[in-house]
Amino acid sequence: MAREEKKIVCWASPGCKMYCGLIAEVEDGKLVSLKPNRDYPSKNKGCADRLPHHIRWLYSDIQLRRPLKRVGERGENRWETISWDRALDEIAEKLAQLKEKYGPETLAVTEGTYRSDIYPIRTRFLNLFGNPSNIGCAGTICHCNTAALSLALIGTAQGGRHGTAPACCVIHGNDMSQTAPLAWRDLKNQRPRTTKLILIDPRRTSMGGDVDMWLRIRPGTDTALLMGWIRVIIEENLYDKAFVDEWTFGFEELKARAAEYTPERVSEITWIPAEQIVASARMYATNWPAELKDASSTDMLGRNAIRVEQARVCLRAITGNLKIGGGETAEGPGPVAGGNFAVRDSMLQLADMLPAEQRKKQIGSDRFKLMMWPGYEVMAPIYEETYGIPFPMCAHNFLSNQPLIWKAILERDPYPVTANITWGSNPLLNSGDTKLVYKALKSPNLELSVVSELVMTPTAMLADYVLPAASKLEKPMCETHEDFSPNIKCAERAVRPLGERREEYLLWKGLAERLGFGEYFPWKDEEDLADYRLAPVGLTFKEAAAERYVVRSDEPWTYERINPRTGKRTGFATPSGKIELYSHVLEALGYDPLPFFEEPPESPFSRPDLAEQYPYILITGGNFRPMFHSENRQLGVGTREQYPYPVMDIHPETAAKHGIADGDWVYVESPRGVIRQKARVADEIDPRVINVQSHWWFPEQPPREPWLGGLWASNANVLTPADDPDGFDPVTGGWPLRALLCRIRKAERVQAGAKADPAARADT
Ligand SMILES: Nc1nc2c(c(=O)[nH]1)N[C@H]1C(S)=C(S)[C@@H](COP(=O)(O)OP(=O)(O)OC[C@H]3O[C@@H](n4cnc5c(=O)[nH]c(N)nc54)[C@H](O)[C@@H]3O)O[C@H]1N2
Ligand SMILES: Nc1nc2c(c(=O)[nH]1)N[C@H]1C(S)=C(S)[C@@H](COP(=O)(O)OP(=O)(O)OC[C@H]3O[C@@H](n4cnc5c(=O)[nH]c(N)nc54)[C@H](O)[C@@H]3O)O[C@H]1N2
Ligand code: SF4
Ligand SMILES: [Mo]
Repeated sequence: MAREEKKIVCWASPGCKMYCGLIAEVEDGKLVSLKPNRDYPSKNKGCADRLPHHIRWLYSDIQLRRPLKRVGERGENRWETISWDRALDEIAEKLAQLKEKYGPETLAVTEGTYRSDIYPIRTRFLNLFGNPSNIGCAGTICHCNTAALSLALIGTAQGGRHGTAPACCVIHGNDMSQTAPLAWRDLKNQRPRTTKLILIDPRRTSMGGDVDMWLRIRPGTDTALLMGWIRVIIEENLYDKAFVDEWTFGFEELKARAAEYTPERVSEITWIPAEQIVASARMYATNWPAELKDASSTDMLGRNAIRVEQARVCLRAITGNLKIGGGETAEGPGPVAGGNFAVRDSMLQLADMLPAEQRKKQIGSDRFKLMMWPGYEVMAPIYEETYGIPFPMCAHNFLSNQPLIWKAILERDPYPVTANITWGSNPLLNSGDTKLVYKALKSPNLELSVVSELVMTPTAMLADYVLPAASKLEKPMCETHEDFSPNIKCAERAVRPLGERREEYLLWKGLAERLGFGEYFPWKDEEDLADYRLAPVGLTFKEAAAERYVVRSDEPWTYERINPRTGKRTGFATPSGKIELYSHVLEALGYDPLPFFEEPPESPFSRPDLAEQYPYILITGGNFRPMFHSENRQLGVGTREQYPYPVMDIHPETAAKHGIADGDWVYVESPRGVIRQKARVADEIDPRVINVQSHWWFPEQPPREPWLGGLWASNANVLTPADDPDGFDPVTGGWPLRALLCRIRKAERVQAGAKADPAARADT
């Protein structure tokens, strides 16, 4: 019997992005066990609630093994199995025809956040195809918008903390106990060195008992709170004057803007008592170093979303937490070894291959400028001048606008989008406004719809071709985290791809070869590509994956460091060379250069008329273990068995008003539609707020219309709006998934999937 041990990393499917180092025991090519790799540099060494299910998941019959081509209508679930060659031939031929007829901009790509380590390869493909990066991705509403803003304000998206634990940590709209449990464990273990913990969340969450202060904020008002903090900190002289003077730009302007946010006004807006606002500001500013974590919840606020992060950057800067030794020191993309860079993502992207006139066609770039070509054109020259490497446009900091792509398919405006490749994403569950996505994916205007997936999902059910991808257990990893980190992480694959599954590099390479630009994809497979990337630092993929694991920068590249290219201090890669409290980049793009609060467009204050019918504030998300977004919902793998139903959070007073008891099914309705989830009645949530879990579908229901795997019944995005760009964040185009309005009622006699159930169809 041939027995091997592979050094792997658990990340993304079937894992959860904690990057746990594991040893995979393989017998005769079959994965038989997974155990912690004690040598792995991160402290993350596996979990109890998901890891035990990985092997069952891998070998279960939910996995796709061969390419499928639709033979019936979209959604009929009639498929033929075809070879990869035939699939690639047909897809490439159709792409070539559509390109000829409508131009290369007719293609769109749909993605989830960080499900792959080869995003630069997708961008290389798009630039060579002539496509302006019409990429629709959750990154716009999850962390990548804040990364784009960091690039504008600090000139890097990297933060580092070396050695000591922060004295204070602000957990801002982030349920770490569920979504980053190992980081939460570390944070708790750091106490008492981390003397202060502050939680800003409309829900207390399970962490509430461990924090020093819980600020029960009204959803969507975070910028007001943070502007209030800035005012207190400046007024009370709690800021780092030396750092502000030397390394920031626009302090006086920020001070004047923040003066508008008195504790009393902020209290009215946020529903947090004024004394708590002042006390928490003092706690953050006087316990140095402090970490003010960013959070995807505020990224999902739509209008005003990016202003939350802008206020956070300003706070980190004025409190000296972005300086060396601070809670979140800003680092540049430093070289790895002996002054050499490995081949970074941005060096693979080939931005210059895209003809200049194509840039202007990127969907949404006329109004949402920061994460698209207009932002690139302002920021890239400064970045490249500072660091001597290309500005990343292959990462999720650079995206088109997902809802506008769905609209472009349906309305042929600004031009026809007729082809879509979805890889590593399930937009019928994760994208805002499920009905909009559904209409687009069913539209005859969409002449080619390809989905690369591990399993059959509602999105794949509507595709023309479904291509089976290799999961993270079946492919190697070489990840630079898309140029947001100075490190390169490498890991072996546990096993060869099952059936005919393929690593995704081969999808892009296969299409490029057939479309006439295969010479730009000379690498045989992902390991070969990784060898090429590591060669400048004198490593092979095998060495990096099995010995080094994480290839680090020699020393963190900070603003103080003498840049060998210029002989001067590097500074920050911004127009002023400093951290920009007043942003020249935002100004150049036509936006207010300073942070400010704007009332959410769908709130009891902005829409009192609507609030009469929909009196509660709706938040969606509530990610929880062992689920990871829309994954792991299948029965028989072990994860769904732990949590069979979707759960919504409701305060006991509110529940009583509606005759709802713990465990009852409840209809939650917004102006867009209605879903149902089971009530969890607890006083950990504000009585005026309802929280529903996102990404719920029921794979046990039939994989065809009208069920589409139970797509409609409990899916939070049936409730969210994405068809009106006026409600999006004007800077990044982020659509609103939180701080909306809803109403509730108890659901009587619900039978899952029944036609009479109002929450089970596309037309309700
Ligand atoms: N209402 C609401 N909507 C939300 C959110 C919310 O809080 N509320 N959260 C948002 C956030 S933060 C995010 S990040 C997104 C998540 O959105 P996504 O990241 O798109 O997550 P999923 O919807 O689970 O889709 C991922 C799919 O990729 C497949 N997959 C996994 N690994 C691979 C792979 O290696 N190759 C291929 N080809 N496929 C793979 C999985 O099987 C799964 O079907 O959702 C967003 N949507
Ligand atoms: N188990 C598991 N872990 C995950 C994921 C997963 O799907 N499952 N997804 C990963 C990904 S891609 C992401 S982005 C992260 C998401 O991780 P989190 O950010 O922790 O995600 P959520 O649980 O959706 O939201 C966190 C908190 O935000 C609060 N909140 C809602 N609206 C507001 C608001 O307006 N202001 C404030 N201050 N708080 C608000 C909610 O009450 C909730 O407690 O988790 C990652 N880790
Ligand atoms: S699923 Fe478990 S083992 Fe895998 S990355 Fe997440 S915490 Fe680590
Ligand atoms: Mo996310």
